[in-house]
Amino acid sequence: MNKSEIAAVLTDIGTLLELKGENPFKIRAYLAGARLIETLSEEEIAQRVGAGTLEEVKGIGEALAQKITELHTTGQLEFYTKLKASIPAGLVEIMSIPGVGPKKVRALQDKLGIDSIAKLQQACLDGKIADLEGFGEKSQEKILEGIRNREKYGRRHLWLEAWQTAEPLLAGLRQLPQVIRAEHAGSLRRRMETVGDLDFLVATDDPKPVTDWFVAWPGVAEVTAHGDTKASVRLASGIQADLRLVPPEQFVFALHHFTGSKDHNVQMRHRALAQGLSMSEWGLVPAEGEGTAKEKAERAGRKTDVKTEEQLFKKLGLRFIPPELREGLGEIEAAEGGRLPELVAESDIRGVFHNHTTESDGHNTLEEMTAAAEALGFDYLGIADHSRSSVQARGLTEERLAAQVAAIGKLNASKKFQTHVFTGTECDILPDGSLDFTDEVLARLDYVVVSVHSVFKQAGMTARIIRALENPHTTMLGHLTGRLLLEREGYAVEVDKIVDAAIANGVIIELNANPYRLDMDWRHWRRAAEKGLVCSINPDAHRTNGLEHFRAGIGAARKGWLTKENVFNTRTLAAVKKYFAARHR
Ligand code: DGT
Ligand code: CA
Ligand code: CA
Ligand code: ZN
Repeated sequence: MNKSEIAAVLTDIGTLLELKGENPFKIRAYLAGARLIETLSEEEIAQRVGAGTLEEVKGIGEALAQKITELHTTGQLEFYTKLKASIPAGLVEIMSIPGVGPKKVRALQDKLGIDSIAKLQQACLDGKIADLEGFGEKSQEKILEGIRNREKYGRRHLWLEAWQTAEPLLAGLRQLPQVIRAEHAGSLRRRMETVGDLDFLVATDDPKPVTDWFVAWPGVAEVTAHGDTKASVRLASGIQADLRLVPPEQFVFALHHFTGSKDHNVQMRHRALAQGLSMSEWGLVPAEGEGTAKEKAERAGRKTDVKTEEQLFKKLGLRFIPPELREGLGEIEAAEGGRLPELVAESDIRGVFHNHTTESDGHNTLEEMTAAAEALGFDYLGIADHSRSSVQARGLTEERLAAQVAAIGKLNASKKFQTHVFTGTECDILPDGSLDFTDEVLARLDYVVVSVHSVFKQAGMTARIIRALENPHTTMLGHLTGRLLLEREGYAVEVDKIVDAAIANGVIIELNANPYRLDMDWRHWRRAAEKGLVCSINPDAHRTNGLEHFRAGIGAARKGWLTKENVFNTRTLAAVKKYFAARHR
């Protein structure tokens, strides 16, 4: 385990101990240990684990040293496994509701005997939570809302988590000798921001061993269907997965069909019919004549000359439509007229903006973040720690910001890394739309991201944001709606007005690549980019591996029809420097 993973386990232990009502000193020791381990370098941790000298670090006692060593060397911790098992699952689940931490869970259990979400919901509906000391009417309402959201979103999964679940399964399928081709389909392939279930498609002449392997996969919690050409399972992570097996000559038709979307499929079938063809998961056959589409396709059988999706689209007079665009939103017309965009790709990205360090609420230092950016091959890295009003995120004061700017200058001058670091801030948009730093402070930075972090339910949010865009020092707008996918809705904003104001003021809008955010939403990007809005795909990384999230942002950008030209951080280092320099004239 690396140090961030170790720190996450230590933090979790602290939370679980608090849930059990353990000694506060013990709890604090774990939480402090988590913070401490983040401040050490990976090399130092490895060296101290090897030499058994962790205890020499101030704040790490014997018990903590032993646990860190076990985690570092084995990736597991028996103490942690047992601790987790000793706590009722319902209590841990309750903590997933926003605003309900371990202290509150304990109070709920002690005073009302609540040990499940269902009981908590009932208590809220009975008005019992409002009367509880430390809760009140408002927090009762908030808990109820959290439970409702959980139900609403519980059946879907973040794209990145679905992807991480699907990848090893797909790789496993591809290794089976009976499998000729295997792909994932459905919303995962279309890179929807959330995914209902996983869809796998396999070409094989011998399906039985493949379905047998699939239902016996170690991650399977329950088998819901197990037939000759189809199997469905529920995985331990809660996600459903469908596997369909087809003969090789049918694969490309089935792949297209099960990639969807439904709307896209309906439009495609319509188009096929207009050409006298019947299109289905079985094949592309004449609409006229004897028998069902399936029977006709089986008769046509191995004679089909359509072997790839490119050829399938070509048969219908279309250019290949990337899966991300298959939402029935005009992609077929564009493919017909040769007006499909050349979509931005991962390899186009030359650097990333809007990243945090340990100066505010990040988990890695400036140097660690820069090293990680260099390892990803980035030419530049933009730092943007929080500003002073974000107290919870340890926002920087003017003095600390000045010190960070100096440190970045020194780091760049040292030429220690190939990656150039830009100075910036994620500056709070205050309730009246003014910014959290003075113009003089902002003018000293390479770039300024402005974001809303407080007072979400305010009327006039649109005007508040537009005022911030009108500040001449604003470079980019961060996470437009503040939404957290599957957790909370964004604040109410009039997107069109904000897009227009951004364009009018020469402000870039970010596509926040954090898998929970992914806003501005892809559904707005096509029109906005046509009007001239520039996008920056910003990972909003709070740790080194968060930089990789730019990949999730690429998926959303592609769904928004964005090209390389639309995306700011595909520009060269020289071009970005020039752009930032021009801001200050
Ligand atoms: P999800 O799983 O809710 O995130 O969304 P999808 O798009 O993966 O939907 P899913 O898993 O129900 O089905 C996969 C694809 O199969 C879907 O995108 C299109 C195709 N499909 C499934 N059912 C139908 C249908 O009744 N009509 C049409 N035209 N296509 C369907
Ligand atoms: Ca699906
Ligand atoms: Ca499905
Ligand atoms: Zn933020």
